[in-house]
Amino acid sequence: LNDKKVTVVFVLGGPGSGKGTQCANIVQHYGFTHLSAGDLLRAEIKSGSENGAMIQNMIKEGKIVPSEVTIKLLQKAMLDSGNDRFLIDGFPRNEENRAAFENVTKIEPEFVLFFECSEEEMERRLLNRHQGRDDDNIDTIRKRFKVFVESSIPVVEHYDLRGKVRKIDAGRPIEEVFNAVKDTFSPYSE
Ligand code: UP5
Ligand code: MG
Repeated sequence: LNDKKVTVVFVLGGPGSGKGTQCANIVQHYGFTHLSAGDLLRAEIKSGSENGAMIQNMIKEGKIVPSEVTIKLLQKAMLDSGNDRFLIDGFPRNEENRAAFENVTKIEPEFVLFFECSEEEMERRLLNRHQGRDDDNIDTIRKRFKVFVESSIPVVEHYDLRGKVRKIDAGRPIEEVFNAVKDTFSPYSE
């Protein structure tokens, strides 16, 4: 993986801001592979891995899983995909995640897509999702919001200082958000 020129876009935004929804749209139009760190962690729980119980507890508490666990899953998924363009959704979530990923993979993101949305709207979306996620209850949602503000926003600020953040108003209908997303990806169309 290190020898190839790999293109990575980090997709960040609060819980329920629409990262997964928009990534599904992006992969249909551009040649990217979508890797949701949260989905990889949930698959790891289901697989019965020795880390499963630990991961499950952290997700239930809205806490950030240790970097080495998440990075290993991301690296494996990148290799397995055979692709060289990735949307990494929901990672890095704190400065430690960010620094560890850079150190281990030597990959810097091309840019960071940042979905901005009010907590009121995100809460409404999460409580209406009904997909059986352990963390879609009001107690865990509040914890996720707090971790997002305290730990994840600094990552966005790090990249903003380097001119890499493409901020999207994600409080609008899905199609309108996607129109704004498309503008940021037009240089990558095949
Ligand atoms: N919806 C989407 N867009 C809409 C729109 N424009 N208008 C109206 N409705 C819209 O969308 C959420 C819901 O809203 C859906 O029902 C959708 O139809 C609707 P979705 O696209 O799923 O939003 P998303 O931002 O992906 O929300 P998600 O809940 O996945 O975000 P989180 O960041 O909270 O979840 P994630 O899976 O990334 O992480 C979960 C947990 O895993 C974390 O809290 C943490 O404990 C752990 N984790 C780590 O520890 N490390 C990691 O690196 C990643 C995760
Ligand atoms: Mg998601």
